Amino acid sequence: MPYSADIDRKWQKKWEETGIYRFNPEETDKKLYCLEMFSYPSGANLHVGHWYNYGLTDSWARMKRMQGYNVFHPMGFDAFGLPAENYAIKTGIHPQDSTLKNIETMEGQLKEMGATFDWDYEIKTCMPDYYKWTQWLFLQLYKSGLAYRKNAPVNWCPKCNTVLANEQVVDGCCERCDTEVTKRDLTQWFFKITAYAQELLDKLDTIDWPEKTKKIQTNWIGRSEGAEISFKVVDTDIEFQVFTTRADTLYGVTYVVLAPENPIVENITRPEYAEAVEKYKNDTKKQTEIERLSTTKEKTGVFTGSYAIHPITGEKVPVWIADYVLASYGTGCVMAVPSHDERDFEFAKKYNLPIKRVIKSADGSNDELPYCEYGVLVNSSEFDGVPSTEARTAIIKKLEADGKGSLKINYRLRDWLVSRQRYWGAPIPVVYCEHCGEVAVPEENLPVTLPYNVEFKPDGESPLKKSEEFMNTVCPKCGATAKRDPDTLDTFVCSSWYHLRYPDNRNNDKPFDTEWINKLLPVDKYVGGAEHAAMHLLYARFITKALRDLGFLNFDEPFLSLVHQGTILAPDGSKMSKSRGNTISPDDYVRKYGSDIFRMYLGFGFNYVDGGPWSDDGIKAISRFASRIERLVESLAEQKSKASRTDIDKDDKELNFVRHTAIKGATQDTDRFQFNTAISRCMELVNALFKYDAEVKTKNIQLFEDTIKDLVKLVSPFAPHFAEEMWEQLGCEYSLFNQKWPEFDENALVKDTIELAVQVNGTVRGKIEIAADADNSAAEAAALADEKIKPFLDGKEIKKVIVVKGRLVNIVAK
Ligand code: ANZ
Ligand code: ZN
Repeated sequence: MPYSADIDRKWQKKWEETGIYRFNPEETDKKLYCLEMFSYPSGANLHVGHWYNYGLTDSWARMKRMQGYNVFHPMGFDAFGLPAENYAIKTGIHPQDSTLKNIETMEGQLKEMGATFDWDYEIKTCMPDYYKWTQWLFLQLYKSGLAYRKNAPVNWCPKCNTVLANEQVVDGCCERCDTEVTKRDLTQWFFKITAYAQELLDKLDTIDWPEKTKKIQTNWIGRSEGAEISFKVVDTDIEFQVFTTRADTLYGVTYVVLAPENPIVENITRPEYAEAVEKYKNDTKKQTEIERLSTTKEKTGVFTGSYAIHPITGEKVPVWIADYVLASYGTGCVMAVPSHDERDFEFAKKYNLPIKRVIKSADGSNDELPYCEYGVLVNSSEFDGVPSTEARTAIIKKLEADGKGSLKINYRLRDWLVSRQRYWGAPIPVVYCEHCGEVAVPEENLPVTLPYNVEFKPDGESPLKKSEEFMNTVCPKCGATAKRDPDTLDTFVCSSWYHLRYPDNRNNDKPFDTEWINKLLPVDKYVGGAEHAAMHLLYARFITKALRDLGFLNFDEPFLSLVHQGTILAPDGSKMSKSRGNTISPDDYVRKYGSDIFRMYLGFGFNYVDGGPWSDDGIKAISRFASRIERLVESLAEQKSKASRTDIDKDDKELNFVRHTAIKGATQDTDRFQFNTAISRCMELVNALFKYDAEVKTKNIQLFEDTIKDLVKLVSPFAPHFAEEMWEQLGCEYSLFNQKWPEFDENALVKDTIELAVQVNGTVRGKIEIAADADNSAAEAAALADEKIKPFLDGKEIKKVIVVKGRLVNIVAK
C-alpha cells in the first residue's frame, strides 16, 4: 500500500495502543529532556510555524531515542493571556470556553503530526491545578523579598481606557486602537530580577545558546561600570548623586540635569520657575521611553532656578530638568559635559550653556567638539596630561577620599512588573486588610480561584474588581473583612517555571518534587522562537536561580542547549498572517501527501535556523523520494529468494561507502538541526541503492537488505509513519523506534582505490584509477600506460611528469 494519510492513522493508533512513547521514569541516568516552547491556544488550527517547530524537533528527539536516550518529551499549553480576553471582548465568548475548545482541537492536530509527545505529562497553565502553583511561586518570592509592591508608571491607552502590557505597545501606540500610549502611575507588583543581574550575565558562558541570543540578553541586562558622584544644591541641605561612566570629564561639567520625575525636583525648584517646571513635567508624561531616548528628537528642558556645587572645583553649575534623562536609570541625575557628550552638546547649544573642553585626543590634534572618545586630560588641574582611563580611576579615588563619590556598577535591567489589570490570568494571592495591610494568602488556601462570571470590559479597572464574590474575603491574619488584589499575573510568570512542572504534573502536594526534578532537569534541548530572547528566556533563567537559592532545585540554568527555529514566510517573503490572508494551511498538504511528506519537506526545503519564504516546489520531489524507497523495499522482496553472492566485491564496497557516508553525515547533521543536509544524504544513498539494484546482476542480497534497513532508519525521524510501514514491509519486528540507530563503520569510509585526473600539457585528457596507497611513480606509470592518454603523447617526447598526490598527474610532452 503506497504511503498516504491512512498509513499515518494506522501507526498513530498502534503507537497509542502500545504506549511506545511513554517516558520511562526508571531510567533517569539516560534521560534527555527535549522541550519545545509550548504553544498559545489562540487559533483553532496548527499553522506552519507549529509544524516547523514541533515536527522537526520531534525528528531530533526520535533520533536521540533510537540512540539509546530515555527521551522526556512533553507538551502543553500557555493558556492564559490577552488574545483570548480580547477575543471575548469582541465576540462575547468566555475566554475559558474558547481556550479549552482551542486546546482540544490543537491536541488532536498535534497527535496527527505523529510526534513522540507523552501526553500523560501535559500541562495547561489556565487550570487551577497549575496556577495554584504559579501562585505558590509568587508566595515564595514574596516571602524572600523578591516580590514587592510599589507605585510605578504603566502604559496607558487613553482611548481604550486601560493599562497595556509592554508587548501591547507597538511603536508607542496601542495595539488595538493605534492611539498614542501614555504613562499612568499605579501600584504594581514587581519581581526583583535585578538581584540576579550579574549572575544572569556570568552564567551565559556556561550554556550552549546561539551567540545572538546571548548578546541580546547581555545588552538587555546592560552592565555599565562607572561612578556615583555627589553634588550639593546651593543654599540647601539637599545633595544628589549622578551616575557617570566618564569621571575623567568631571572638570568639564557646566550644568547638571535631573529627570523631570525625580522627586527632589519639587524641593529645589525656585518659585519663579515652578510653573514652567510643572508644565514640562506634564509634557514628559506623555512620552514613551523610546521617544525620550531618540537621538533625532530635539533636546528640550527647563531651568529649576537652583545651582549645584561642583564636588572638586566648588563652582556653581545650574540645575536643569530634561526628558533625555531617564528617572529609572542610574540615579536619574546626570552631570552634563557638553564638550564630550553628544546630547549634552546639543542641549548646551540650544540653551546657551557653557562648553568647556577637558579631553584632547592622544596625538594632540585639536578635534571638533563634541569629542566623545577617550584621550588625554586638559583644563583639569593636577590631572592635565593624564590619559582618560587612568584619570577616571584617579578622580574617583580623589572623590572617595573626600566622601564625594565612589565606584558604581549599574544595570539597565529593571525589575519585572508582573501585575496585569486583566481578567484571564492567575489571580495574585494577596489580600488587603484594614488592620494588617498587605497579607499574603497562606499556601494552604491556594488556589485563589479565578471566578467564571465576570464582566471583562476594558474600562481601566481590573475586571475582577467588579466581582463582589471574588473581591470580598477575610483577612487570614485577623479575620476582619478584607479585599483581594484585583490584578492577575503576567502570563510570562506562568511560563517562567513550566519546565519544572512537566515531570511532576500530577503532584497535588507540591509544585514538583525536588529530588525528582533534580534528576530530570535541566532541559537538555530547548527549541523555540528567537523573539523570546529578552523576555521568557530571561525570566525562566531568573526564576530557576531564585528557586535554587530558596532550596527547591540544585541547578543554575533551566535550558542547557537552545535552538531557535527560523520563520517560514509567505511566498513573497512577508510575514504570514491571517489578516493578510497569506497563510498556508498544513492541513491541505497533510491530507494530500500524508503528514510525513509535509514534515520531511519542511526539513528538506529550509535551513532550519533560517527559515525563509514558503514554496511547495520541492514537495513533489519529497513525495517521489518516498516512493523510490518503497520501490527499493519491493525490489528487495522480489529478489530475496534469488541467488546471492556473499563475498564483497568492488560494487559492494562502493555501496557500502555511500551507506556509511550517509550514516555518518545524516547522524551529525540531524544532531545539529541541519535537517536539509541530513535528508540529502539519504537521497544520495537512495541513488546508490538504485544504481546497485539496476547494474549489479548478482547482488550481495544481505548487503542490499542491510543497507535498505539503514536507509529506513535514517529517514525515520522525518517520516516516522512511513518508515514504520517500510519496516513492517521489510518483515521486521515492531517497532522501528525501538531499534538501534545505525552507526557508521570507519573502515567502510576508507577507499581502496582513488581516481586521479590526468593532464597533458595542462589540459585534462582522462582519469585513472589507482590503489589508494600507490606512490608517485606508480601513479606516473599508470598515467603513461593509460589507453585514453596514449594518443595525446604520440610522437612526442616526455619532458616531465608531475604528480599531485591524490589529485592529478600532469604530463609535459613536446
Ligand atoms: C558624564 C558624561 C560625560 C557621560 C561624557 C558620558 C559622556 P551607560 O554607558 O549607558 O551606562 N546617564 C547617566 N544616567 C542617565 C540617565 N538616567 N538618563 C540618561 N543618561 C544618563 O551611560 C552612562 C552615561 O549616560 C553617563 O555618563 C551619563 O552621562 C549618562 F563625556 O556622565 B555620562
Ligand atoms: Zn487583618
